[in-house]
Amino acid sequence: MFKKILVANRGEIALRIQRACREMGIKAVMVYSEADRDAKYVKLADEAVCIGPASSALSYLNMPAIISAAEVTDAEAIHPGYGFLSENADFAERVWKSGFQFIGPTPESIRMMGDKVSAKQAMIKAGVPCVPGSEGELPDDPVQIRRIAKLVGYPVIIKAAGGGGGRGMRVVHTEAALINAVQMTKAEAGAAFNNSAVYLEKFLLNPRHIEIQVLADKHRNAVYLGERDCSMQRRHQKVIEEAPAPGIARKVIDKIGERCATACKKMGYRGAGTFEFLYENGEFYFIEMNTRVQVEHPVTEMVTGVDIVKTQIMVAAGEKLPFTQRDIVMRGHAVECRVNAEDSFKFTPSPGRITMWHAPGGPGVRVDSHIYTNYFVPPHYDSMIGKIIAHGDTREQALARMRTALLETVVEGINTNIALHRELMMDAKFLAGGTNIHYLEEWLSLHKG
Ligand code: MV4
Repeated sequence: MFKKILVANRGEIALRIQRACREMGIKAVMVYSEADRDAKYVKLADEAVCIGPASSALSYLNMPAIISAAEVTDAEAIHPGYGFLSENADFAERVWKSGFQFIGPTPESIRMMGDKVSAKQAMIKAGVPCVPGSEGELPDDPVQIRRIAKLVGYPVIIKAAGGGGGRGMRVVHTEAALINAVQMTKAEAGAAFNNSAVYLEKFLLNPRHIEIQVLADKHRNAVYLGERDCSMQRRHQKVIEEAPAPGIARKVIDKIGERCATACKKMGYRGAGTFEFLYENGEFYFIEMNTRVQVEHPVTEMVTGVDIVKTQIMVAAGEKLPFTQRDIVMRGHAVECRVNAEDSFKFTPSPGRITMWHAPGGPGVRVDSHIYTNYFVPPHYDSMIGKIIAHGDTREQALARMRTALLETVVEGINTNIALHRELMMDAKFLAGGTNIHYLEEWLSLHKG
């Protein structure tokens, strides 16, 4: 096992990885920007290295600074967390070439999944069901494009191969609008991702966002850890996640989960991964694969008892997965509320000093956050300041525990979205379960518009 790992991230996930290292008896080197100098996980670190000024481009995205920090501290491996460099294949490659282990998949896997066209082709080949559409990149010939769209049926969506997470997409309702939309998307994609390739899919009107968590080792073992329902989102930012997905039969999940695990084995995938699906009318359609640990991994940890971050480290060190598929049993229900430093209903960011923080607790309540009383939320980064996770034997119990947790939570000095969460935890349609990806935006325009 590694003796020392460098954590190339900040905030709650940096603390989460530090905790996993401590539990495993591994020293954690924390890197930080000048804006994160006072973070508690930096102060309490075994070692900490400043990698640059506040600006992400000059610190958490600064590859030479991070690799140098690993060199001077004699770390053996680098954990990239989520965001920043976590899905940058070039970074993973530079980490390997500098003689360190990258805690994640190979650069080839990251590159394949980063290109949404090659990702989809890999999934088709591996037997994972995809949204019907162009098989591969759209050709240039307008006649061919129209033929493909007509075959798929309107409405269609044009997506950039280099996009993902909601960037570089355009919905097309009529043939009259098709060619112009393709050209516009190609031009934007060329500018934004340096890759003008686009593909076409049938546009699903009211899907849910269901994702499957996988873990794989270097010995072609792979397991799925059930699903998460991440449909409660606004502008492609998830707000609430839960596991399992309400109203989807276990045998239906098992079937798609098996496909995902088999795909990992076929692709030689290793590390943690997430297969993102749209779910509509009882069918799963693959859209993207994430090759990193995700923000919402705790809900899966709560229902499976598997420590995903610890397992990432074990498999990166070459160990076999310490469990097989049969060992994975889902127990109860878990829900996560992302706590953001922002106005609850206007969503304007609210960085600044937290004058009072009181964390919730009690049975089944988990708080993943790096904040504390007197912590200054820097304005330079994502507004998420932590996550409250509640587990229970049933969905009702998990939600009741979350409601209590949200009532106990005190954050003073800045605005947070906790008031939004308190309202959503009492919303009849959310309580019934199974709301789709448009629900929150519709709810906001109806109740807060
Ligand atoms: C779609 C779709 C409907 N049909 N693809 C948005 C983010 C990116 N990961 C894929 N996205 C979508 N792809 C087809 N064929 C609707 C979305 C979508 C969405 C997906 C997941 C979660 C939230 C979303 C919000 C708006 C649109």
